[in-house]
Amino acid sequence: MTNMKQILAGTAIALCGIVAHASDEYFVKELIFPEGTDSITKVEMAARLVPNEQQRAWQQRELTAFLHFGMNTFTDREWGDGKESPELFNPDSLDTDQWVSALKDAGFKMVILTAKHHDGFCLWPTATTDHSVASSPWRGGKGDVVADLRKSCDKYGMKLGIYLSPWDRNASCYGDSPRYNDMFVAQLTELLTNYGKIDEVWFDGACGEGPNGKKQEYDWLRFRETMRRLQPEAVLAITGDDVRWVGNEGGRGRETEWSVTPLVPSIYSYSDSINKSLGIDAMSPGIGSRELVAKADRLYWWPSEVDVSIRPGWFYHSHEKPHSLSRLADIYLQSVGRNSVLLLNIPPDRSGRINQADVNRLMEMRRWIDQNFTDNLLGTPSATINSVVLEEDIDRGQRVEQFEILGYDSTNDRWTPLAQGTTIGKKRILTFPDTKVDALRLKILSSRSTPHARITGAYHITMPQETAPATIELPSIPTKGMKLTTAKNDGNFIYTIRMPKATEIAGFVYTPEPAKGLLFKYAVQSSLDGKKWTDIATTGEFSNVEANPIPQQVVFETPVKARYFRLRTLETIGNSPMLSTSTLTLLSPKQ
Ligand code: FUL
Repeated sequence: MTNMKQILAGTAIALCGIVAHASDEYFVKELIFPEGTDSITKVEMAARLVPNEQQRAWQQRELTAFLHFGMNTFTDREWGDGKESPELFNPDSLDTDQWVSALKDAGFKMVILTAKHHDGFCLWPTATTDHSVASSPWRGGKGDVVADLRKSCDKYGMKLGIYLSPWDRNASCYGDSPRYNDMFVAQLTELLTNYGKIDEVWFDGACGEGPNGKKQEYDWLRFRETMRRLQPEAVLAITGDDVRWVGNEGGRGRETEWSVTPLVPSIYSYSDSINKSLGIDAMSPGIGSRELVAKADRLYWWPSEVDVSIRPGWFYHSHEKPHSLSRLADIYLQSVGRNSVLLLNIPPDRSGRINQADVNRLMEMRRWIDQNFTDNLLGTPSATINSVVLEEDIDRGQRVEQFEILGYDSTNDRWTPLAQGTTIGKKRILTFPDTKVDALRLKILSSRSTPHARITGAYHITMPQETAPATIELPSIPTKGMKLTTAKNDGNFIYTIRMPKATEIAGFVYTPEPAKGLLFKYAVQSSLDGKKWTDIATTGEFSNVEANPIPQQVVFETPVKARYFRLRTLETIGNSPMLSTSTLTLLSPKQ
């Protein structure tokens, strides 16, 4: 019996159009094509674009924890409006040792804290604003969450990253561009000077200012220069040019995930015009094809980071629960297994601790990874497998465009295809039905230049069974006899639901259909007779619906008794979504 071994690449059989000369020249991080470069040469050069040192070190980490904690934790919101009183921030048992030790046990190598989210509340005692922990009752105004976390990271050997939201709904100078840029640089300077080594800086691209909002022109290059000067080993993520947002908040890398892309990072003033001319943005399904490379005049090594929360929201809400192990296992396979780093958010709760339910789920996830990906069956004489792990030597670029895995069965002396794929990159995990194999072969079907890829593991994995949903569900009110009418007023839509009889309503769910446009801000009212209306909420906001279009559940402070329910759209994203009783569901109080 043959040892199960891999019969390696090198069998590149479709190096279509690649120039004959092999060059040893590599381009680090960025590549501008000389004028007149033809498309064949461009593809060949794209194959020799490689990460810089910081990017390489970042990519090895695989798992980073995101910590969304701040004012929203205490107001039960996802985006604060900046008008919250610092008095509200008062965790009674904040314990960063508990955060970091749990995350360390779960296998994370770095944590990134929301030092300031869009509401502008700073978790460190900044000199730039009073809107910070220094004005809160927590530890008599003497607390500093960033300093606590730094200490815990040192204690447990964890790296630290900082999320600093450029969008600031509290700063009065926001929109007065030079003044706010100075303030932002001052905040960044404090964070990158006073808290030891910072390994990742996260500048969120989100800005929900509507048509009447303030328009801030960010000085991205100055922000980047500040960061490079103060923390030269850190990577700059999202609007930064070291690490790219994967394009969704659902935990999915692309099947075809290129780290080499003509997509221009938004720190560059020309990003909009170039990206528009190429017809791509961060959310596009494909951002690295040969066709795009051929059209481009510059390329970036800009690898993908998959940010997703362990719960439906980014901040802790008591009505939500952590996702099932099965969902987390899928997320792992579709992020780490698709040439990405997984940035998994675990939001501390109001007490200032990571909730035990999340700690338990993280440990289940750790055990699942260990149980399934420790026992490497490569090298055993014969085995039943259902998963292989592939790696490309990214120090020689990302090259493979299409491949196939074949398994050899000595009983009938036959090679059969087990799985196919497109890109490999740093790591690619493939799954397929259980198959007994005695040898494995990686066949490269298409590559941009000589491929340097190999199978590094073969496993028999068990996917967890789906369990409970991630929200505490309120029953929906049956739609039988319900009538929804639509009217238009001042450019806004008014949806009125009439029920067959007066009914207790505990809240409602809006299920987004992104292709039809998104509801962003709304007002809701109720009535018993359809004439006299009572406000339930005059302005509600589905804060993060564009990046994360999951069902949006709104639970009223107290249930209302009504025969009529009315929702008025105040602001939409894209077209006005046309709601129906299947996308606007009324909830009944829990029985
Ligand atoms: C988004 C933000 O708007 C969310 O609130 C969250 O912080 C997520 C990581 O990024 O753009």
